[in-house]
Amino acid sequence: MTGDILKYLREKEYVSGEVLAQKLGISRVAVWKQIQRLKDMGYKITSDQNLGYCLVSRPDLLLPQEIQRGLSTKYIGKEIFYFSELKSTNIIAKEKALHRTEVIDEGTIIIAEKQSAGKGRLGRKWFSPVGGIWLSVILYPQLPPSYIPRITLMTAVAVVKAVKMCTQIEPQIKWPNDILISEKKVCGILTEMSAELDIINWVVVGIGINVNIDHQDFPEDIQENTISLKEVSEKEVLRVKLAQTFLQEFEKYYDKLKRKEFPSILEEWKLYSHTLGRKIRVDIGERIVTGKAVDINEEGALILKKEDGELIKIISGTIV
Ligand code: BT5
Repeated sequence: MTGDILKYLREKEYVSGEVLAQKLGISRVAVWKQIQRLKDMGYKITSDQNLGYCLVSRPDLLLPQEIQRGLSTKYIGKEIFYFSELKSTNIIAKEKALHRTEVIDEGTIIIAEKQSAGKGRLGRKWFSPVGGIWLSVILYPQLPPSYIPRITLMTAVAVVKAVKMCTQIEPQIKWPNDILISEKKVCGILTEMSAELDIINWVVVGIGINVNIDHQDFPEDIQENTISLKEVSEKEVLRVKLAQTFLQEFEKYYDKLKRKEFPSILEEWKLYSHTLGRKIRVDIGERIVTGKAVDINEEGALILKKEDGELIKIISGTIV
């Protein structure tokens, strides 16, 4: 209902309560209540006794009606669950994908202004204050589990493209899930899934982007290695626009992936790579391996050339 009222308020400078009531088939008191709800959300709406209601400004919030306005996707972000604060968008997304007590379509997203227990990989913490974009996408790809690394890589390309389109900044991708600007992390991706032996049941892709966060607000222990888009642009970045652009790019690349066009996505990934050609150390859980990152293969695995010339394939790990 608030979405409909906003639509009419955007069409004209002033709309009377009577017209709104007529158009929506509700009473004027009900219109007034909806206007109060919008004000509580942060919309600035003035009212003039003769002319009616006037929408003065909208809040800088990642509200579903703001993101969906002008969103050109077919299915990504068509359903949005919005929270001003929650523990972790991935946790809620996984609950929804797992229990399916309601119909959760592919492309449904969970988005929050703030996370109190944001998650990184392997139980690591993800700092998620107000000002970032913290979102998770629910997917049901008809693909084998071996495609998971490819989903992370294609998500990274979508983030880079969206950031580039909205800010002119070109970030780099550090295999497998980090997006960097000037060697510092601006975004992380957490891909979680449930699968049978040969088919994925569901995937939740969590994306965290440091958008309008001041550097001094990052916790001290991660300050040195973190950056936000606001810091680099030296001005606030429109989060709604960035979220929309990301969802559009994400759908484009995910559709490509489903059409088995990963090689072309990988070509783009390589253009933005921070990893290839470097001598690196990779923590693969049981040990750390050292070598030169020579390639990413058609499965999204990192190919490392060790000092003795041996080539090894790493499916998941952390560059240290
Ligand atoms: C990641 O893990 O980079 C995945 C981050 C995914 C976050 C999103 S937000 C939406 C969704 N919901 C969630 O709960 N999570 C996802 P990893 O590669 O393990 O990196 C984690 C490390 O990054 C931490 O140990 C810190 O060193 C660092 N870090 C934490 N918060 C950060 C931030 N805001 N910006 C940059 N680095 C950060």
